Amino acid sequence: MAGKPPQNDPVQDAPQVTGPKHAAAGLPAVGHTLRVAQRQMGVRRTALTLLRVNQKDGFDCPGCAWPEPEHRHTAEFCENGAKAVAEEATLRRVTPDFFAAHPVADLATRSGYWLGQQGRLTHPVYLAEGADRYEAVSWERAFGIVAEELTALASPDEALFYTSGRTSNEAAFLYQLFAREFGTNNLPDCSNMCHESSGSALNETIGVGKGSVLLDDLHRADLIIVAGQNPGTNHPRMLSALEKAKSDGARIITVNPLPEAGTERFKNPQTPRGMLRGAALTDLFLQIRIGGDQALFRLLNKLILDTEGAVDETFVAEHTHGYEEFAEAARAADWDETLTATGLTRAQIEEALGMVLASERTIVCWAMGLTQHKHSVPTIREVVNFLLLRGNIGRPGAGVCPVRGHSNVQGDRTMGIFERPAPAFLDALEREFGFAPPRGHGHDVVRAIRAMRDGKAKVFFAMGGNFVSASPDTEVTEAAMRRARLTVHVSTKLNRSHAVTGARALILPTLGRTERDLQAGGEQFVTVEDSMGMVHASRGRLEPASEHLLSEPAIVCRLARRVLGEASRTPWEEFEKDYATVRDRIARVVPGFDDFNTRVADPAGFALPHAPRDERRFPTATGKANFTAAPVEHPELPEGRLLLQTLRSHDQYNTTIYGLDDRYRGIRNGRRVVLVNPEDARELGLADGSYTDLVSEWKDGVERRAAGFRVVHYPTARGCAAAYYPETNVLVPLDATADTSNTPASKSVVVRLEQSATG
Ligand SMILES: Nc1nc2c(c(=O)[nH]1)N[C@H]1C(S)=C(S)[C@@H](COP(=O)(O)OP(=O)(O)OC[C@H]3O[C@@H](n4cnc5c(=O)[nH]c(N)nc54)[C@H](O)[C@@H]3O)O[C@H]1N2
Ligand SMILES: Nc1nc2c(c(=O)[nH]1)N[C@H]1C(S)=C(S)[C@@H](COP(=O)(O)OP(=O)(O)OC[C@H]3O[C@@H](n4cnc5c(=O)[nH]c(N)nc54)[C@H](O)[C@@H]3O)O[C@H]1N2
Ligand SMILES: [Mo]
Repeated sequence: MAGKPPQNDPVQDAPQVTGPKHAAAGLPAVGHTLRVAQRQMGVRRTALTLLRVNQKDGFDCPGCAWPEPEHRHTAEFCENGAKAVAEEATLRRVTPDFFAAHPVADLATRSGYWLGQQGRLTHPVYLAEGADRYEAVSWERAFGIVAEELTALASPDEALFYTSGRTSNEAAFLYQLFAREFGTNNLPDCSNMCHESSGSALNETIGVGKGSVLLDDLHRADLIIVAGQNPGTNHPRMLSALEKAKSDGARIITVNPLPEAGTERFKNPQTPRGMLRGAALTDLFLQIRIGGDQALFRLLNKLILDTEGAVDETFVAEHTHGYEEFAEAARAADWDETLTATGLTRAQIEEALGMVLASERTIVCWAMGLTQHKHSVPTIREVVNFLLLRGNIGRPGAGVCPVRGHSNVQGDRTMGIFERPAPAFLDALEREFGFAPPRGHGHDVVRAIRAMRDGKAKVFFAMGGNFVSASPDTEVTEAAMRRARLTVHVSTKLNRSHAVTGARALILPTLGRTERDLQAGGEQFVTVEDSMGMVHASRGRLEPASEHLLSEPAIVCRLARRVLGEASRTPWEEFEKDYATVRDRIARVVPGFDDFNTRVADPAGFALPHAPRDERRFPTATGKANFTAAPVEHPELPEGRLLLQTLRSHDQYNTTIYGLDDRYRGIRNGRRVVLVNPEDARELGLADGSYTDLVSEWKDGVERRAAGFRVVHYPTARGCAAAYYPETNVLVPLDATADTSNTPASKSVVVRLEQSATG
């Protein structure tokens, strides 16, 4: 068992290629939605469930973190939200019989797609040391096993408590409280692999690690720059906001190595006109080379500085710090270097500048295309410089808009899921709960993997997610997990992390967003925070997938009582009965949540305060918004190599694979494909339809290989390639991370393509 991840099913994985589409959504999306949902849920349940998504008395869509508009359509969801819901509300079940028939060694040979297709987990199950398969176990016994292993540790810092971003505010708050009462800040989360670079850059420059715009700002902007993001697939409801902004006169610049259908043209399925013709969204497409964004924004900044009257001098003088040093660095920006780094033409950059100067209100939106590179933090800081120069932070229609991924990833961080908590947060916990929280920094995702690899962490507990598939360097990560004493997953569905275990393992099945949550104190709801800092309630309506499920808050409360015992003065039992009592505590610990229970009764929810947005106040070390002047970097590409980005297809939610098509990119029935520019392919002798291995090159000299990818000639930027995550995570070296944020650089992997032995 070297821990090799399985290939996708070779019979099913036979890609057919028709080439990229130029519009997203429209009628095919509606039909597709209903087919996928009915396959999992049947006709009646599909209708009942989908009508509840993102409604004021319904549940928050578990798809993405895009906010709900003030005036909601009856169907305020998108194709991919519907797939996320169908995946959870499926009628298929994984029972103890399933585990009896499938030893762990068998599960380890299955693709992630197959595992997910088996359905919802129904019982807690346990893999005893030396056993070959999971068996049903009582909740009592399960908590006893976790308590045994946790209390046997030499130090609480030998335990890791991972969180994926679907966890509600209430569950997240309880979970971090439990971890800290237990004695560790080891709270790695999916954010470490996601928007950590945004948080790092924004905290330092504007003093708040979150976006500064609300949905209405988007509608009011003159210019929206969408950089490093594929909203047609990953945030489909954002397309409606872009369409609305455009109809009010906004212009849109898209910065991306790939032409993505969604940003080209959007056929709004909620309007008749949209269904027929759709709206062109992008006014200017900058097909940038991977990793060229910092150079692009630096040059734009120089050009702004060189233009008489273009800088908002009043704003700069009153609200910013570090301008002189930044301006000196920006003035030195070089055209030739920028053209090389970006692959753009002078005319394109001048056209962009014209649009920037014509705009009074500019917003920059971004996602993983900016956050997952070695120089991501300085890249995002350069975006902030760009906005500060023209006073585009802290007024309507302008600002920074990092578009978050998981539906509550931002809320989890607000609730204290963070390995480096601020002292003020710990002080508040200490005051409220009367214990001394640990003060040292804990492990993020990459450090957690190293700690397990090196035998320094022995219990791995996951609140959701699929750690082994989502993390970089799959073989290293899997070997690390196998060294653990105990691995525990609180999950809704089966995934690869259940097949790559420590000496002992538990799967604890939990309620999903869509399901009714009945506790001793009556029916409960939970709350979430969207990408724009709006907090609102989420209430499931469906019957739970099994009578044996516990909610995430209940799991944490029972575990805490079992592990901490008399030592804890926290009223865990009361918290489990009535989540309103948890919200009362959140209100006293987390700034911005005063009167939480009262305010969350408003179905529209409420906005968390954001000092830069609300009052142009910048709570940074200098008390001002900070300009920064990092040297410009861009990836170096040796001869004959390509820069590979690992990204999402249209039929997946992170490691959950819904199907084998990527409709907008014209790829069907297969995921092991690599998109290569036809010119590069010709130079490298790679015929369209031939098979190749991807071999990653990193300074440690270790060979990382992903075998058997079909070459697809595709109009990506020169020198750049693209292939799907998580199949390619095996290529991302554990140590290849972003400076400062430590986020895996999964969008810039240097690869060579070698003729495949397996094709
Ligand atoms: N349906 C669906 N929805 C999702 C998810 C999902 O898997 N499926 N995942 C959720 C999560 S957790 C997240 S974080 C978000 C992710 O949302 P995205 O960030 O949109 O997801 P990716 O597929 O990683 O796409 C990255 C985009 O950045 C571009 N890009 C890559 N490198 C560069 C670069 O160097 N510069 C620029 N300018 N562009 C670049 C790519 O071509 C691609 O368009 O989506 C969330 N929503
Ligand atoms: N190469 C590469 N790697 C990446 C990325 C990339 O772009 N390229 N993107 C990174 C990003 S942005 C992210 S956010 C991470 C994602 O990392 P994770 O969040 O760890 O992964 P997911 O695939 O979203 O987790 C899916 C699993 O969550 C469980 N689940 C679903 N809903 C619930 C629920 O309500 N409760 C509980 N307890 N469990 C639930 C199910 O069992 C499901 O199998 O991956 C990162 N990894
Ligand atoms: Mo993410």
